Amino acid sequence: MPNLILILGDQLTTNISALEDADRKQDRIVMAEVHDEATYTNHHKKKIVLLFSAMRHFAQRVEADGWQVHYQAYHPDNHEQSLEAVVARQLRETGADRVITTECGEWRLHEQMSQWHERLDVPVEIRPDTRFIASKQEFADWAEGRKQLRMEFFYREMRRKTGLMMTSGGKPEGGQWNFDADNRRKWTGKPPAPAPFRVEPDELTREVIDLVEEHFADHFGTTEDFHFAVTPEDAERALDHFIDFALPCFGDFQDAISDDEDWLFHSILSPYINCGLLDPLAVCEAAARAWHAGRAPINAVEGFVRQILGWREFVRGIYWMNMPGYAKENRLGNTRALPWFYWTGDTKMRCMHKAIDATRRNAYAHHIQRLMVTGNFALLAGVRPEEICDWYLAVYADAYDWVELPNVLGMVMHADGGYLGSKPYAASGKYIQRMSDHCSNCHYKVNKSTEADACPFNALYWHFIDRHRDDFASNPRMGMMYRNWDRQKPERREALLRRGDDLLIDLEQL
Ligand code: FAD
Ligand code: DLZ
Repeated sequence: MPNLILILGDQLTTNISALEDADRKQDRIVMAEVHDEATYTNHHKKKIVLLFSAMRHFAQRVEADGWQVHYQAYHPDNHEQSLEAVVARQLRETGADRVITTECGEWRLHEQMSQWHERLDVPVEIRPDTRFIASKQEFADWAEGRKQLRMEFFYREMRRKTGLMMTSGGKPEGGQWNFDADNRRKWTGKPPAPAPFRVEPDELTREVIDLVEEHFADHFGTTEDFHFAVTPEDAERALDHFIDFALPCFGDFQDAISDDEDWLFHSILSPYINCGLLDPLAVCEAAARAWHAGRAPINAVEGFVRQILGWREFVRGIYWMNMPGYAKENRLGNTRALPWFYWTGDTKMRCMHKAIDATRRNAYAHHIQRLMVTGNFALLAGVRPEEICDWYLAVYADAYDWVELPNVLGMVMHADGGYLGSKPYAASGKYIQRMSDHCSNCHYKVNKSTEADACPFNALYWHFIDRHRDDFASNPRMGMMYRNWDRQKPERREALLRRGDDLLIDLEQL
């Protein structure tokens, strides 16, 4: 009897565990573009194009390699609108008596799939996703008994485990685990940022763009100027492009933000790593080789490797250890609705406008825009975690619940009470001024705090500090903020709080 092997839209590699020991003559690969996956959030149009096109290219490839493939292309009138319905029909049509798949990346679908064996009345084998460097169990073992989970310590374990950037004596290369202190330069246009890697859409991708325009017209973003890679070969070329042109400066300008440049020296590889077109460990190894060959400095390569070996693995571990309760956390008790300008970019705050507009055009914003601009604003404004999480899940080409949720709910919103990060990344307009050139082009004045044209981040920052005194005053990393706040004259504090109140009442007008 044949097995049905289900491959999901973010599992696009023949190294996926579901295909191990499969028989290409007998078993059947099932892939499906379905309404349920394409609409559980308001996915950016470019994310749908990326996934549908990459899925179609993958299916063509494995079919040409001799696999039997059932591929369902999207149509709103398809009878089967969920992955379960597609699998059920394939079981009926083929007489297969077993389903094999690799565990999925989201709790929502994981819950459904873990009931399939009963609902479909056949064994459903769900295999571990071996694309990650640490298994879920390894992370849980590492976390057990620790009072606080800190990325830095987990990252060191991953360096030891992989041997990446390690000496033969088991010490970190360069004598330090972390070169972050060197990675905080503002970018003033020099050296010029490289143009991002681009692939012109082929016929298959153009068909998908038309499909998305027709059936997903009300989704966020645009399909215009789609230039993501949709095959592993092109994703490899994107990696080479990053290593050749951006990696050498990745570290120096990792935290920089620019008024003119959307991508700066970032890799733009997360959409590919997350859907299977690139392997995370291979990406780190390629960066490490560049350092060994003297093609990039250690602060750049260590900083880059830490994002993948450290943060990416860490947030995944946190997600699976704490779901489903994690998604409901709201320890700061936020109640405010997400301002509508998150969907339109229609705000006079230059940094917010630029970050949201880039997001709309590119399905991409770099880490510091996500953390310190749109994230920081949501934190200071006290937006309901659920709403801001939904926004981040929708708008980026790399967004999947397992990686988005801990980054937004934990890192940005501190809604987990400091489980993921030791202090909130709250910052006033001064931070944005220090790291970007937005402020000189802004309607609001960053050096003012209480006037009508004052940068909203300033008063909102102090309002946040004041209203969360009980949450943070005893946090050793926040003590200085409270001392600074308490040192200000009472009239000044009152004026800042009044301005903060006014801003919060009228967020939509900013
Ligand atoms: P680079 O800056 O070049 O970094 C290299 C790689 O490191 C990335 O490709 C990514 O794989 C990994 N990485 C870096 N930071 C993180 C991190 N904090 N968590 C996990 N991986 C990381 N990343 C996602 O992949 N999907 C998301 O949905 C997502 N949502 C985020 C939401 C917020 C609020 C924040 C602050 C961060 C989020 N990130 C997310 C992490 C990070 O911003 C993106 O991975 C990064 O911007 C992707 O662009 P890049 O490939 O150019 O990354
Ligand atoms: C994100 C996405 C989209 C938009 N569409 C599909 C789809 O039609 N078929 C599919 O198999 N996967 C899709 N995906 C990715 C899934 O949502 C993803 O596999 C789960 O969220 C688990 O990470």
